[in-house]
Parts: sequence; C-alpha cells; structure tokens
Amino acid sequence: MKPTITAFESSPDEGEGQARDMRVRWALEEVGQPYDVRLVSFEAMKAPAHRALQPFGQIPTYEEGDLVLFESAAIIFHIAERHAGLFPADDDGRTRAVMWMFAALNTVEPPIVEREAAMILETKKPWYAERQVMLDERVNTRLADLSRRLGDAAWLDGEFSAGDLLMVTVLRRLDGHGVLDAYPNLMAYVARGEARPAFERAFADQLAVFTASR
Ligand code: GTB
Repeated sequence: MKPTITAFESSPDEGEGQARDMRVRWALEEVGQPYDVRLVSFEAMKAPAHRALQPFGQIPTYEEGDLVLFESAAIIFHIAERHAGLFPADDDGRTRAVMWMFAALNTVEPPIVEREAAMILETKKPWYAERQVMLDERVNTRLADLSRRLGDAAWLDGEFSAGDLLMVTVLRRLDGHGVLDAYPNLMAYVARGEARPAFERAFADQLAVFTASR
C-alpha cells in the first residue's frame, strides 16, 4: 500500500531540506517505495485532525492503511524493517544500524540543535558569547569523536544503512555554519550521502514544494 507522509506546506528552511520530512522521503527513495505527500500549514498542524496523527502538532507523519506513525526515526525504522536497503541482512549488523540511529538522534543531534536554538533565540542575551563558546565545545566534542570513529570508512558500519541516513541528516544541520570544516572526513561523509541518487530525488521533491509555494 502506498504510504502518505506529511510535510510543511511552506517550509521555514526555504527548500534546504532541513525539515524532518526530508529524512523520511530519503528513506522511502532508498528502498524504492512510492509515496504521497500531504502538505500542511502551521495552522492545520495544530488542529485536532492533525494532532490525532501527531500528538505534538508536528510533521512528519506516516499513514499506511490503518497504520499511523509519527517520529521520523520510528518511521524510518518501520520502512527499514519492511524493505531491503536500509538494514544489513545479518542480525548483528541490523542491531548496530539501530544503534547508530540512536547515536545520531540521542548523542550527536542534541548539542547541534541546542547550539542552533541559542543562535536563533538567545543572541541578544548578555551572557550569549560565553554560552556560545560552551555550545561550540559540546558540538566539537561529538564531531571529533565521530570523525575519529569514521576514519577513512565510507559509512559508519560497512554498507550504507538507516544509521548513516540519520547521521547525515543530523550533520547537514551544520550546513553553512563552517563547523564541519575542521573535519574533512565528516564533510566527505555528508557529501557522499548527498550524492546518493535517493537523496537527490528526495531533495528535489521537497525543493519543488518550496518553489511552488513562492
Ligand atoms: N522528533 C520529531 C521527529 O523526528 O519526527 C520532531 C518533529 C519536528 O521537530 N518537526 C518540526 C515541526 O513540525 C519540523 S522538522 N515543527 C513545527 C512545530 O513544532 O510547531 C524541524 C525543523 C524545522 C525547521 C527547520 N528549518 O527551518 O531549518 C529545520 C528543522
């Protein structure tokens, strides 16, 4: 059955593919699963009909027959379980791919998001400069460790997996910040992810939504 996902009607990232429907689109493209997209306005996202699908009034959601999912990582886990292409065939490799999904979301993403939120919301505060140093340090600690682990490998654990898909989308949030410049292997890792035909198709599709909304 063809699933339907939700995405911003008008994405605040202006087509950069930073909203979390992008990772779901990418996963669906990787496994060759066609899908429909229902665009939602900010107002509709907070209305009861959408909250019945997503209790926090956010995108993305995923509907497939009677199955309704929210949380992008849970959606990607579901896609990876049901289709070949995002989890390795062997049980241990699959479990390690799940581990990297958690690492992306629980260990690497939080300091990146906290730093970004401070840059948006707190720059006028008298203590901002001091806090920025601390937030930069936290991000760099994670990046240095990740860079060390990745080394010269193409992907985090053998073949490309859902773990890489999430890690690349998390690192992409640093686009335009110059932070990744100090980690050439992470820059190359993100570029490798972005060069995948499935990423390119997903990116083009979300960009088309933004272009049409202007
Ligand atoms: N944990 C949830 C998941 O992974 O599915 C988080 C979902 C989420 O944060 N959704 C955001 C949302 O709906 C969009 S992706 N926000 C509206 C709201 O909460 O009212 C986050 C996002 C938004 C915008 C940018 N951007 O402009 O660059 C980047 C990321």
